[in-house]
Amino acid sequence: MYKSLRITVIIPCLNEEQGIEKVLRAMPDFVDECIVVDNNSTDRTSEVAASLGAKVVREEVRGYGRAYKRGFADATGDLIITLDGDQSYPVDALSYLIEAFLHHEVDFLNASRFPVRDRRAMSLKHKFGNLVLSMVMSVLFFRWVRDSQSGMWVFRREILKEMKLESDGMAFSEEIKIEALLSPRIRFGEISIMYTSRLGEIKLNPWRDGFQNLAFLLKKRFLR
Ligand SMILES: Nc1nc2c(ncn2[C@@H]2O[C@H](COP(=O)(O)OP(=O)(O)O)[C@@H](O)[C@H]2O)c(=O)[nH]1
Ligand SMILES: [Mg+2]
Repeated sequence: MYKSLRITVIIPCLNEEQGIEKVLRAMPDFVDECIVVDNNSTDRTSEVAASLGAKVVREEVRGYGRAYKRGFADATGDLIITLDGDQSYPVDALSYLIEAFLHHEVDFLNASRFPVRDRRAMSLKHKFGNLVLSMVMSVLFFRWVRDSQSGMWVFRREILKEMKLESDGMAFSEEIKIEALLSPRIRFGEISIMYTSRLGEIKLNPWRDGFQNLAFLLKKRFLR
């Protein structure tokens, strides 16, 4: 519990045995429930997560978005906080994020990775791709969002019923923000966090996922 709010952390993991250990060991005590969603990892992700007290949920169908939707269905907290299992997002900043969430009186808080302070954390290509995707999303949905691809969010679980979440893949990250922006009942905010280099292998395929995410933005804006 944090200030009488029940806290659920959800972490999608595909072969993150190294990262998930570090992430779970650093998890603050006030987190009530930690759900790791595993899509048939071929390494020891599930075993490591379970041994460190996480609730491991298995999803048969691969995909980042698919994993989140599975995790949301199991969550019971008042607030849901998300992050990657690769140790790139700051687990030790959870209380700072919740404080910002409460202080700004929002329902959905996006943790922006920019400006990136750790030079090894993100290549120039990824920075450029992220900037393009965020600018396109901001123009299409009339709201400045600096990091449309961030995987760290804090939101009230109850707003999920206001959202129509369809993407099973990496575009899920932008979709949940768009759904938050579009709903008049959801107040959206964004603050900057420290982003560092990941452990283990990256699952994102920059060109394929970059173009798919761009196409998804257009589809979401014009074909919904
Ligand atoms: N369960 C599950 N997790 C995934 C899948 N694809 C990626 N992830 C996880 O989602 C997070 C984001 O992927 P990552 O490779 O770090 O992409 P990036 O942070 O955008 O560069 C990581 O924790 C991955 O392990 C998937 O198909 N299933
Ligand atoms: Mg990552």
